Amino acid sequence: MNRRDFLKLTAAGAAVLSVPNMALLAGPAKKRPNVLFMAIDDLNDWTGCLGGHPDVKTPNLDELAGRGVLFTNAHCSAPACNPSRASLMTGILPSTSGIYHNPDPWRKSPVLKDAATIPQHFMAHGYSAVGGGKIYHGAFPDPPSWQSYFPSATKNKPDDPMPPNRPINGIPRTAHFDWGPVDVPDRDMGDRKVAAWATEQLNKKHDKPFFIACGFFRPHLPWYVPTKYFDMYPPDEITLPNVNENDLDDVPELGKKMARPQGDHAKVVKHKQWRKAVQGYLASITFVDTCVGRVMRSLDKSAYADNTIVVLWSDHGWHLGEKLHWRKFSLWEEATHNVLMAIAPGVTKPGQRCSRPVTMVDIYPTLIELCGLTPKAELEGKSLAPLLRNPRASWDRPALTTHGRNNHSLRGERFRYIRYSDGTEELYDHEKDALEWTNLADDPKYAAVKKEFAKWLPKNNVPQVERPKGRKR
Ligand SMILES: [Ca+2]
Ligand SMILES: [Ca+2]
Repeated sequence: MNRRDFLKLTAAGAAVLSVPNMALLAGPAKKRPNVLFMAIDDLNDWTGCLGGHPDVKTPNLDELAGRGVLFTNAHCSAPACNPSRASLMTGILPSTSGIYHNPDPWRKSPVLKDAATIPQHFMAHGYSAVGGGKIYHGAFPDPPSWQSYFPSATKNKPDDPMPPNRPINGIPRTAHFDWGPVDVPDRDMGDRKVAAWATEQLNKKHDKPFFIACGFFRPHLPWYVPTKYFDMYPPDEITLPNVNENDLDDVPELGKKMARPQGDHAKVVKHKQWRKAVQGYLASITFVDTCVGRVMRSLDKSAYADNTIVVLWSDHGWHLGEKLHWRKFSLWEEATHNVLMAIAPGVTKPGQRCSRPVTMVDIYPTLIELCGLTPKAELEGKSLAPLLRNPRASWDRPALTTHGRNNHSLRGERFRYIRYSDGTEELYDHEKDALEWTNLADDPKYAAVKKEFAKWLPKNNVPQVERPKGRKR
């Protein structure tokens, strides 16, 4: 039996079994916890609590992390919005679904066509499930996932104010790869409207337990946020990322192709925009941090403060010149490392940090366990609940990230192993080389390390799903 047949069988089995189970579970006997599910787009580890950048100001994220467990070694399943979010929301890896890139329509995957997403599974257990802002990638909202959506079932993002003269950075044909202040109050920003919507939901009287998903768009490009956030980061005082100009010399060709140093990086350097770009990203992070703070204060003041699980995640990391690369779309630490924190009343203790390598595909089984929903055998992650109880509990697996068919990275506690589709490799020792400058893959000393990682590479890598005609990458 191949994996797909297995999935079909288990899905059919679950459908048959879940009807009586659901009726039983949805009864009033047990009070289930609520879930506040918060997402931040394109946020790498540049937060105070993760220490990814010395200048960044994220008091609200730091405070939230301090209330529960901060995962310091969390990674995305895919370093791009759509495949990362499709995987997170369905619990299925890109290599199983064939959803590898942003234009891949995830409901067209034979494996995901009828998959119950996280909110659908919650609704099947008597929860209300509502969403606002960016949870799925913009092109592929999933109306069946929600009872209602803000701003609408097919639009996941309120419009943002734009500066009058674009681009601000002077890079020709730069599209949304642009940054600069907008002269508007915070309340005009789309993310602030999403935060206000979340506050409204938390202020309502809920007869059923709720699943509220609230997705923020910044620090996704373009980095247009109100002036006061730019003023917090004077460009002359900013710390630039520590970049080795020769870093790509020991990287295989397929890795160099992902980095594309002649693209964004060459333009940023030519137009003397590196400092301003870092300023724009930092300003956007601090702006979104205030939105997170508003939602958390609303939860704290609500009737649900003591019985609500909070999970906050970002969909992948971001390069700002490291490996002469910008944006996500790579398998290195900057692009795979993301933000994940969780507070579960009665389960987590404040101020805990967990360095086990975990991935976003682990969130679905975690929420199932924490809320007592029916387990789903086809999910490919592993519940983080044991780590929420004890962040030092044992953990058997590295974190898998996939970028395009059969290009994989595996992150352990100490090493990162990358294998591209042509068999070429990278290996980095984070104990000595946190910036991943020295590729050790060809050193025979590490043959056993590589072999151990290779056991965790997906055995099956399905073809990319077919895209609608005329849609570009
Ligand atoms: Ca993203
Ligand atoms: Ca290097």
